[in-house]
Amino acid sequence: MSTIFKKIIDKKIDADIVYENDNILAFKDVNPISPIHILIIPKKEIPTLNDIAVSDKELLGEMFIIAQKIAKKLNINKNGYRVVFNCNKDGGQTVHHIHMHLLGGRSFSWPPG
Ligand code: DGP
Repeated sequence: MSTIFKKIIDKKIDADIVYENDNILAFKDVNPISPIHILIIPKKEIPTLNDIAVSDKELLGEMFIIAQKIAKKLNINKNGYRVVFNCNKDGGQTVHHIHMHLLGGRSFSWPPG
């Protein structure tokens, strides 16, 4: 089933894009929970973390490398940041296209609520 993120990938709806290559898109979250809140998504449609395959391991690794680059560019690398993947209902996932939340610009408590 196609999601709102697929429409963003296909440029059918607008997003504030901060990074794009052939495999990955990164854009600002429409409902930020911190001064920096970027969503990093694969262009490949993968609904949840339960659906990733061994053949996706390079793609998942690339998402982390891109998070690292964006964090450096936005100057949150030294103070630090948090990356989060939510999975299904108990994980708080609302959009069923895997996405990494890159959160920064403030400190976060642990454990999360
Ligand atoms: P999650 O709860 O982990 O599934 O996070 C989904 C995030 O996606 C949520 O923080 C809000 C964001 N989001 C939902 N729809 C849109 C949209 O149309 N544009 C943008 N930029 N972000 C969206």
